[in-house]
Amino acid sequence: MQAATAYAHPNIALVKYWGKSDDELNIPATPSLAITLGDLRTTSHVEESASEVVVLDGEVVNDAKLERWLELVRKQYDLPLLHIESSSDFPASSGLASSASGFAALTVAISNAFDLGLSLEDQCDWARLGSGSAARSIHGGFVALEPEEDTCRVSQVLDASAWDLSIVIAITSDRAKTTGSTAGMTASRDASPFYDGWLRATMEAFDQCLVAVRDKDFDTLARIAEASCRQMHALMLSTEPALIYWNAATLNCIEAVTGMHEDGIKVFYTIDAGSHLKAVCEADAESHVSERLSGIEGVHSVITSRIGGPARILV
Ligand code: 2P0
Repeated sequence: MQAATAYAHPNIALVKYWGKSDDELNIPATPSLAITLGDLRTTSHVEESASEVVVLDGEVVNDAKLERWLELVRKQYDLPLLHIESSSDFPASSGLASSASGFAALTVAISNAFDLGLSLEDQCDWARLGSGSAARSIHGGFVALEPEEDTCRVSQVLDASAWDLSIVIAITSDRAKTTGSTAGMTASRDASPFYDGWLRATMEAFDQCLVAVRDKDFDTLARIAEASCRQMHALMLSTEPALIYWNAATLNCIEAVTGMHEDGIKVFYTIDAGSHLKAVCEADAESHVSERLSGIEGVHSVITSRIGGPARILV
């Protein structure tokens, strides 16, 4: 029986990806730069089966995105019918990017189980075809994703051990987000007057962010990352109809992180397509930031993570 299990960590972008230049090939319109959440993981097991079954977090599902991806893979490789079981140890569909770690883990598991012989570059390509941000979860550490003509270049800017940062995630809702990222990106491209400005600002931010990460310059990274986050949410808010992902607790957390930063603590915030706030801080500030965010009205719980490594095969 051909089978394999692999895991991958989710990642969060400091310069955000929101908009595609090619929907078919799933090419982002701008480069992005992310950090890997080493204490969170998605594990994916694949084996050949008499019928195709997909189990996500314990439930049998019909996942259109996954089915389309498997169709693409089968155009190039001879794959049997599969039993796929994938589970994450963090809340799914809430802006914590389970599709990133999910497609990364699945790509590595399938490549291994069926001896596809995918290079690291090929793994990034296949993961990206499932979900743009998934390409960033293949490498681990600090990862850049840059669109090229009909593909993307994915590279590790720093490895996981190079810079001791911590991520404190304030969980501010237990509900799934209302608009998924793929649909939201299309809506912003088609129905926001700010889209072109967003693309221009993001290209500039990416170049500056690359330098800040290479230099491990926390204050510059903080400024660029918070600006990219606010600009992405400004784009979302300016989309017609509006995409509003924040709730009252998100705003309370922004205020708290800004206050801590003003008090000299090395911390900044970023927020994805969901209401949770992610505070990125120097590792020695983790317990203070975590305690402070735990006490904010509307915060259900707090998850902490250090920077993690690449997607890996388990068995
Ligand atoms: C990011 N997000 O850079 C941004 C910030 C969400 C907000 O990448 O359509 O699920 O599958 O390529 O990868 C989420 O986008 O979208 C995402 P698709 P994906 O992390």
